[in-house]
Amino acid sequence: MDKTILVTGATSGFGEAIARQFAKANWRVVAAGRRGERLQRLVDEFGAEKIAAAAFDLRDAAALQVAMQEIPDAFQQIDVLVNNAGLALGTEKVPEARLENWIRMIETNVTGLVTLTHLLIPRLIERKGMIVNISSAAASYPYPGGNVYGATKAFVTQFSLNLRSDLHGTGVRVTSIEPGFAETEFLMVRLGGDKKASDAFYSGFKPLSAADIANAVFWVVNQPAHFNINRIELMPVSQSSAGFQIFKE
Ligand code: NDP
Ligand code: 8X3
Repeated sequence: MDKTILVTGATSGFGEAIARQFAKANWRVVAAGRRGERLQRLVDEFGAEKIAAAAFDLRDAAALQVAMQEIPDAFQQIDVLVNNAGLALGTEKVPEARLENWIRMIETNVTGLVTLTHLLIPRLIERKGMIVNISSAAASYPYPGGNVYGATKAFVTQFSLNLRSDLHGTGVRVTSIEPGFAETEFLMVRLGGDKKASDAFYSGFKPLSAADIANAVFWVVNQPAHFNINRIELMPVSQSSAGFQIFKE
């Protein structure tokens, strides 16, 4: 296999599972995230010829640029970019929500994602490559407390569709993956590190797993070059939409 994939958010959850699945299938993987020690563990496990670590904060455009320049030569020709890193912060409704959380979500889920994408577009066009954006079911379904998080994911979905339009004729494929509830560190981060509350939420039903999402990404990437999957929405069977609410005076 002579192909390279860059996965953001590879220190945990979906990104780690995606990095592992592609490394096992003999892809070269650039694994990105802030927690360098977790990235190093992947390098140690798979070997430096399979995985290269890129430790940077997506919100820091200068650090991002340096990290991309420092990727080892053998990993520079990126065929697939998986924009997976992201987060939700807080479950409060708008009147109680903290502005700094909103700004951090926008900086990570939107600004960081477009900055990295913009930087890698020339290489992806040269390689007739692919972009897989990890959006969310929250892009399409509003829920109480979803406010800015859902809006950042609506951006990711729409940006994916618009990338397809602008990349028309280049051969670059673009897919938006839109998961429902999956058990990772996501909810613990959202709840400020409260693992007990996160465990309680996931108990009593079977959420999606990081491996489920990695399988979906592996499937879309491995379709033939003429075949674009525009978007996939996926949920645990136990999850469905509950519809509208009425407030009565
Ligand atoms: P995790 O919290 O397990 O993983 C999030 C990853 O994002 C981590 O690797 C983290 O790495 C990285 N990350 C966060 N902030 C930054 C930053 N500023 N710079 C660089 N990397 C960052 O959650 P998931 O695996 O569940 O989430 C992956 C994606 O899936 C997210 O975009 C999320 O919104 C989306 N999603 C998740 C769902 C779920 O139910 N779990 C449902 C739908 C969508 P580090 O902290 O080391 O920087
Ligand atoms: C909910 C998905 O991303 O809001 O269906 O947890 S998310």
